[in-house]
Amino acid sequence: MVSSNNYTSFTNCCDAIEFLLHPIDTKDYADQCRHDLEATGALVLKRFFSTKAIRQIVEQSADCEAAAYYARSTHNVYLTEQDPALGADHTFNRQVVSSKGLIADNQIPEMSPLRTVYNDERFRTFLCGVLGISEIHPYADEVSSINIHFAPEGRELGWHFDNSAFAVTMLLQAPEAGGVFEYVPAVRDAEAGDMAYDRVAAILDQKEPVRTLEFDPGDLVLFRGRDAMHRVTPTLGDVTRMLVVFAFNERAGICLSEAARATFYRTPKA
Ligand SMILES: O=C(O)CCC(=O)C(=O)O
Ligand SMILES: [Fe+2]
Repeated sequence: MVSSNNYTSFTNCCDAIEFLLHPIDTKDYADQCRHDLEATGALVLKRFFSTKAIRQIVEQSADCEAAAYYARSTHNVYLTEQDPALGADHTFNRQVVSSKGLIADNQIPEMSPLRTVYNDERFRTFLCGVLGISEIHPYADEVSSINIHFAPEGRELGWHFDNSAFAVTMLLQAPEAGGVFEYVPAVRDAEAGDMAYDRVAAILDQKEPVRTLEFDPGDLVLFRGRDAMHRVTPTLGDVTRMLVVFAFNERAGICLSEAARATFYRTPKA
């Protein structure tokens, strides 16, 4: 570790990850995590990141909050364009609100511990083991790989399915109340082209029970976001909910869909 500008430089992920609690190098540990993820649809690894790393990331991120882009539009749960042929009432076209803010990958400092962890081979190998995949790759665009989300009071992330098969997140700062992660695992099998219109409608109409996932700052969270429908409820109180998303793909060269970029990112006017 070296210090500069009052910040510690995390030169490898050993300084940012609590290895004693989470021996990610061992196959047994990855197998156990994989089993837990399969059993519940979501995995929470408590105190995965060191307090020191979290403190630094929160300080750096708070500086960025003013530069965040706040989504103002509505979107469907599939994060795609609407299909007028189906009609406005069709489940495919039903709109939900997302109003949270976001800092894109290309706005995150080069020296951030988030990059050290994201790029670390052992971390990536561990994720492959837990997810049962043989390859893991960053997004090919310049905005999607590491994102920091900001949800000040009243801001939320509406019901949706992710573009990528799995999501890896870490809460940086918990709100006083609200900002609850709600989900329903395995609503559909996206790989098989399943749209699950009936279940999606039932969830939107609050006719199907949903689960909540509890996690604290520094916990690593993994879930299968392309098949699990999920949302984050509006933040209550003065403290902004802050969360980092580490986004990966199983294949190289993937860019986030245009529709998702248009909804969540500051995109140049066409
Ligand atoms: O904020 C969260 O906990 C989840 C974020 C999420 O679902 C997403 O970025 O797609
Ligand atoms: Fe998501």
